[in-house]
This record gives sequence, C-alpha cells and structure tokens, in this order.
Amino acid sequence: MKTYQGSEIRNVAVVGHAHSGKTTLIAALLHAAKTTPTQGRVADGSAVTAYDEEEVARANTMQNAVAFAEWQGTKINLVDTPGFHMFSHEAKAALLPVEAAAVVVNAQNGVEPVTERVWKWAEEADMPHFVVINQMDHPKAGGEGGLSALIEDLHDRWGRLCVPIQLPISDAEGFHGVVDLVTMEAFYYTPGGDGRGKIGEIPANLAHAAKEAHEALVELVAEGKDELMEEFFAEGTIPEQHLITALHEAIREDRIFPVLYVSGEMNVACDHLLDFIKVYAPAPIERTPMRVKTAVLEAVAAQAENGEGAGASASATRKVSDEEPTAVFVYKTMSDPFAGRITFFKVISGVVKNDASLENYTRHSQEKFSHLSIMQGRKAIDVSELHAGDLGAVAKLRDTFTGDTLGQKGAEVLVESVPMPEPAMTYAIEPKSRADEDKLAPALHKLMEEDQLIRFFRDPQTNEFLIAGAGQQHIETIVNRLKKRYHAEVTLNAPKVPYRETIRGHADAQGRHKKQTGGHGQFGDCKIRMEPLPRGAGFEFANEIFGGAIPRQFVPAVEKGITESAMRGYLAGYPVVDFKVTVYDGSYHDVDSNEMSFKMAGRLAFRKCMEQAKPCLLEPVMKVDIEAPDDFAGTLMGDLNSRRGRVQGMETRGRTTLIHAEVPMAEMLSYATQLTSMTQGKGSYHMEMDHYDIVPQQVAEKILANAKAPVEEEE
Ligand SMILES: Nc1nc2c(ncn2[C@@H]2O[C@H](COP(=O)(O)OP(=O)(O)OP(=O)(O)O)[C@@H](O)[C@H]2O)c(=O)[nH]1
Ligand SMILES: [Mg+2]
Repeated sequence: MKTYQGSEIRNVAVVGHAHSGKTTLIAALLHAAKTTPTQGRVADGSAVTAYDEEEVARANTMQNAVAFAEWQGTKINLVDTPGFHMFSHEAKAALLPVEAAAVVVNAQNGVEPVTERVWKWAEEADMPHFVVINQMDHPKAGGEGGLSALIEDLHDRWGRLCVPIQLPISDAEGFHGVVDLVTMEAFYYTPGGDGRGKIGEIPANLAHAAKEAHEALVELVAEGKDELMEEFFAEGTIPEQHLITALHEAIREDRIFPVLYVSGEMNVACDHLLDFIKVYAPAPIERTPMRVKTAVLEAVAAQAENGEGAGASASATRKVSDEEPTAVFVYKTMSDPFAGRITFFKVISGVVKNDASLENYTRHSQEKFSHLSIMQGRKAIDVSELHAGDLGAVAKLRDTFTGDTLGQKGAEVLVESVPMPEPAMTYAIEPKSRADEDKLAPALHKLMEEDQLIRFFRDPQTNEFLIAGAGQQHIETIVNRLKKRYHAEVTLNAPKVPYRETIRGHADAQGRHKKQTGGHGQFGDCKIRMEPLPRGAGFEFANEIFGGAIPRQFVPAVEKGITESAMRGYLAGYPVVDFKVTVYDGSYHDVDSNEMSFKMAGRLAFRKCMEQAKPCLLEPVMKVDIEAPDDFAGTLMGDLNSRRGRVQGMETRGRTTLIHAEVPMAEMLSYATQLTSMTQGKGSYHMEMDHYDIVPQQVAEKILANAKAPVEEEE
C-alpha cells in the first residue's frame, strides 16, 4: 500500500436523501477506479460500504462506512452515510472528518427533505459541497418538468452559484456521457460497463448549449476576482488552467457549488466524478486550521466567565500538517463481535506510525496503535503510517470512544464533536429468558459504543428495562442486532413516554425519623425548604445549617435521601426534576444518629414538601418537521391540532408544504403509520426531542389514573 501525503488525499462525505443511490454510487466509483473487479450491488450485499447484515436486509444505510479509491496518484476517501431521516444525524457526524460533501440527488425526485437537511448542515459547517445528480439513466430523469426544472429548483433553493459544470449526454441510447464545461471535452461511456469514459467531440446538438453554459460558468467564476475579470474582458475568455485554479478556489471558499451528472447503477460518468474530486475538492492540508480546544484555554475562558479575566475564548486552531504534533480524532466506532472494537479516526496533524503510543486526551489514558490500518468497507488493510489529513482505523483500543481526541504527550488539544440529537422514542424491552437478561446489558453497551443515539436504563417506576432511540425502525434494528450478534433475545413492548414530575410552588417541612427497637435506636431530623427551578435545571441542593444542628458528616445523607426519593417520584413514579432544596435546620442524637437515619429524615421531609409544593407532571415535547404535497396541508394541520400540537411555522416550496410544529411525544408514538395513510405515502417527517413541558390538567388526570400508585415510604 502506497503512503499518501496530505496533498494527495481527498476526503468526501457522500450525503443525500434515502435511496438517492449513495451506496451504489460509491460502489461504482470503486469499480471505475479498478478497486473492485466487478461493481458491488446493494441488493446482494456486495457493495463495499453496505456490509452490515441489517443494512443489507433493509437495503438502507444505517451507519457511516468508509471506503477509498486510488485515483491517479490521489487517495480518495469516501464516507457513505445514511439518507433515511431517522439516521441522518450520522451524516452530520460524517462532515467532521472530511473536507467536502457530495450531495447526491435522485434525478427523478429532485430535492427531498434530507437533501435540504444535509445542505444546511454543510453550510453550517462551512463545508465545500457539490451536487451529484444520480440515476440519470432513468427515463424519468428530471421528473415532470425535466432536468431544466430540476436545475431551476436548485437555483430557487440555493442560489445561482449552484451551477452545472457539465451537460448530460442523453439521447435514444439513454444517458451515456457528459460534456465537461470547463475543458469543453465530451466523455462517452458504455452503460453497465467498467465506468471508464472515452474522450470525444461534443455532440452537435449540444454544441450551442455547451458554449453558452461554458461562457456563463466562466463569468461566474471570474466574478469577484478582479484579475480574472480583467483577463475575461480583455481576452473574452479565461485560459483553462486559470479557470481550473479559480474554480478550485471558489469551491474551497464556498462560493460555487457545482452540479454534476452520473448514473451509479450503470456506471456512467463516475470516473469523471473521480477526476472532479481529485482536481476540485480541497485537500485536507488546504482547509483552514481545525478549531480545537485546549485544557489551558478552557480554564482561562472559565475564569473570564466568572469575571476574572476579560475576553478570553476557549478556541484555538491546529493546522492539518505533518509538521504539527501528532493528533487524531475518533469519528466512529464499530463493535464487531469477532474483531472487537474498531476505532475510526482522522489524523488531524503529524504522522501516525504503526505501533505508536498515543495519549487519549479526553480520558487521560494511554493507547497503543497496533495494526494501523485503513478501511475498505469492513476490511482492514494494514499500513505503516498515516499522514495528516488521512482517515485510518485501529483495533482493540482499550478505553477510546467516538468523539475522543488522542495524540502525543504534551500537545493536548480537543476536537469538538457533533452534538447528537436526543432519542425520540422509548420502548420497554423484556429479556425472553434469564440467560437473555444476563447477556442484555453487556451487549447493549457494545452497541451503544457504535451508536451514540441509543439509551438504555431501567424504568424507576416499574423496574422494566427501557431502550430509547431515534424511532421505531432504529429500535427494531437494535433488537435484531442484539439477537444476531450477541444472541440476546428480547420482546419489544409498547412505546413509553418518559414523563417526569416537578413542582410549581414553594414548601417548607420537617422530616423526623425516630425508631427505638431495643439496643441502638435511630434518630435523624431535618428541616428543608423546597422551591421550583427553571425547566431543564435538574436538581440543586444548598446547605444553610449553622452551629451544627445537623453534624456536617450527615448533611450528604439528607441530600441522598432526597435524591433517592425524587428518583422514585411522588405523583406517579416518574423522577422529580427542576427543584431546589435547602436544608436549614435539624437536630441529632449523640448515640442514635447515623447516616441511615438522616437519609430517612431527608426522604420524609421531601415527601412532606411535595404535598405542599403543587406537584405536576412534565411531558417531553418534540420538534416536528413535516413535509408533504400542498393538497394535504389542511388535513395535516387539523390532525396536528387534535394531537395538541402547536404549529410554529409553515412554508411552501414549489408544490410542497413544510410544517414546523411542537407536539407532545405522547401524541406522536405511531405518527409514522398515520402520516403514511393521511398522505397516501407522500408525506415524511422528522422529529427530535425538544423540551419538557407541564402536562395539561385533563391529560394528566388520565395518566395518573393509569399509573401505578407511588411506592409509599415506610416511617
Ligand atoms: N436506475 C438507477 N437506480 C439506481 C441508481 N443508483 C441507485 N439505484 C437504485 O436505488 C436503490 C437505492 O440505492 P442505494 O445506493 O442503496 O441508495 P442510498 O442513497 O445509499 O440509500 P440509503 O442508504 O437508504 O440512504 C437501489 O435499488 C439501487 O439499485 C442509478 O443510478 N440508477
Ligand atoms: Mg446507502
């Protein structure tokens, strides 16, 4: 395996809506580069980046996967990402280790909801991006209005700087080539062939359109660049090499977003896409230095926040260069039942050698990088070293997880990872047997290492196991993985709403625990005040005991008694949150007082306070984005109303309506199927946990009536 320098590497995330053909396109690119002897297919599991059995079964990418093509002296690393809305947070995470995003658009459907979403993420990340219109072989490419309507739609959404740099060659033979509008050459392909194009003349019927489009492109590239503008006016055109350099810069600086055409399935124009990536996508070392944090800077910023310094910020930068100290960032973890944990990382700076010892800056542990490798789908290929900017992998690290930064001692930096959304759905799961129960927790923890959206915990009310994830399909996938990979079988029960409890009023109470049962007695006594805190604040505890009314060593026991009781809930067994307790008085007994007694006193005081403090239920409220053809807007709005939804905004895009709303989770548990039936399958939605809100009285009454009576405290 050749060693690649940072200037010879391109990292591209392939993003876009579900079934736009990302995984197929990567298989086509690999075949065009002769990395695979035949073209991999999603359907039979032979596509390099679709190796997971669940993904093959569902024909859906669910997690990021990596492959690379060696193309004319460059190594092109490709990150395949899920397009299904429920897993699209993976695509966001994939933008971290790359320098460009290929936004794949299905030629028949045009821009779809996830296309919009990934575009926005690329913009937010200042990530150079370009559009790849795929499935051009389809007779209905371009949809109803044809390709020009599709391009117009791109202009409407993203501006005229989203500009074709090719013309597709489509005729009676179907889609079989493209015209490169920069070099003004035509490339011809045999559909279903090896993906290698032959250079030829521009077809006569496209000559005029190509000339016009070329001139428009030249003008666009020259815009804002004085020396190019002058050259353009003096000569009437710009020499090809100047144009290429200027376009490369414009892409890197997020000024131009080129549009290209391919057919992944038929492998048409894929080698030309490799050319494009090599020539126009930025090399890692060209990117602006990575924003990082350092421990020292963080401390300074914390001081500044406390008014101890002025204007300090916790951000620093690290240049992507071999000359800088070695540092790597972990962007993915795969947990393979046979190979163990595989850690995927990007070399931010320096050179990583095989057998290197690196410090995990995040966890302050030491790790050895034995068997340094690069990944081709699930296959690891050994390498001796990796240069700044490259993507690599290493197996069997002991204590390293997604989001960690590692590097050489004494040069500590931290890369900020992408925040993950909160789970949108929670189910109760039941192990089928005792043996399954024993396997469950360790297996789930392995799965949680590779999927940061999974949560696993016990219901404090019923003691059931709960599992939370992005939605029904996500959770079903987890259950299948538990079974297939770890032989742990569970039954999935009805979805659960993770309610919470809180207080609306103030309270003041005494908790006095006294027991005399022969020998030593028990005595603990505390007085506490309780007050509500803002939503999301959790729990606060303050100690205002003066003069030793409660000996100092027992105060934590009072707090513990309160937090334990709060976890069990008061109204219906849901954890009590967003409140503050101040312990201000109490008494003790020289012999009979101990920790246990003060814990009991704390619990009693808590429960008495809850009686007075106007307790109420809180429910999770989701942020929901719905997209459907205009005709359904009325139905959808009415339906949201009946779900206690609050519409925050509505937009129309062409003939599509977008509705943004906030809806209680309890009303959204089976929305997926209901939306399908309301919109004849034409609607889609995405939801994320947003905040907790007080449950309206009438609704709360029903929930309380169905809930188990809370566990009574014994005196
Ligand atoms: N006709 C045609 N079909 C294609 C093309 N590319 C992909 N397909 C088909 O479209 C379907 C989806 O392709 P995938 O490559 O799995 O799509 P994806 O974008 O990876 O989908 P997700 O992983 O779910 O986001 C498959 O049945 C492919 O065979 C293409 O260029 N032309
Ligand atoms: Mg895919």
